[in-house]
Amino acid sequence: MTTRTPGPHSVPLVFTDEVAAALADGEPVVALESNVITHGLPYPDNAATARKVEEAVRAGGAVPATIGIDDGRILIGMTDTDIERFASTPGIPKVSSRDLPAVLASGGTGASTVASSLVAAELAGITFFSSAGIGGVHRGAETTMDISSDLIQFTRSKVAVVCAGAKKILDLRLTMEFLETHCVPVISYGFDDFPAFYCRSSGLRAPHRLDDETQIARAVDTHWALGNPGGVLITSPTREEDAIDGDDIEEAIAAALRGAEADGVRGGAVTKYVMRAVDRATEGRSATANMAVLINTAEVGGRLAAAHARLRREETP
Ligand code: PSU
Ligand code: MN
Repeated sequence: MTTRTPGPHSVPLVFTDEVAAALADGEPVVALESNVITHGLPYPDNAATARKVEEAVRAGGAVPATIGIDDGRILIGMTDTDIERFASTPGIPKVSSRDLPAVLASGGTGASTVASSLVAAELAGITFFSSAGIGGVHRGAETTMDISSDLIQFTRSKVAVVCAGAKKILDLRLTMEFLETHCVPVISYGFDDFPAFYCRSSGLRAPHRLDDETQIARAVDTHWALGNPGGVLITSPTREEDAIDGDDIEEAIAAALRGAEADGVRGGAVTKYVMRAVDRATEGRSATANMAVLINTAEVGGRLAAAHARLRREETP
């Protein structure tokens, strides 16, 4: 473990030796969120999946760095013991970017969302992050104003995000509008449509499609060369054989959202409530598809991070 505390009032980062070495050598690293471990799946499936996701990043050719908040410090890479502890300890809170100041200052512990993982990745000097499902604009946001901070963070952190789009429990049309308005480039890798997590298509066409890994790497660096803050969103759909048909789960989602409303579930708790309800309604089929998309996306993230690291090596004199 290496701890980097650059100044008296700055954020302590705890790197695993492997991640610290990879970053020092310009090797590709992919940051991963931990909210999916604590809130996405039940124990012990969550621990097993987190390990498989890390293996998938390695299979793609990069070093995984699972992010978390532990005792007021940010973990840049988790050990196997950390993963086991986060997976099996009940009540670890979800920590988004807005929560970081209070949680870190008070010595707290928490699981990172996409947004807070991006903050951590940028501080650590990691340029790629991967998560199967990003947060987005929630259905009914016209009245609730429930829009994930993940979308805001894409406009702030200089990190490329590889994902399989977002779940259909969100309003994906409004999510795309938001990204468009806020100048976040959305590039679909080898596919025409914006994917919807374990559904291959959201029914919405992606604004850009690139099929070449090196071109995608170049687009990421070009975004920054143009002087933009923030990141680039790169989408990759789940594999055909792992996918769920979108129409099949639409009714389950609608019923779950009605249930959430009736039970008075609000804000950050809605996602977990609806995901679990859809899992029950589809008799675990969505849980299996869920695992497959997490693993596949991580592998693509590893490959794209590796392509980006190669490009930087070639272009650095
Ligand atoms: N989208 C999904 N599944 C998830 C999440 C998002 O399809 O589990 C999680 C991620 O950790 C994401 C967070 O960063 O929920 C967004 O939550 P909110 O909408 O409260 O910002
Ligand atoms: Mn929200």
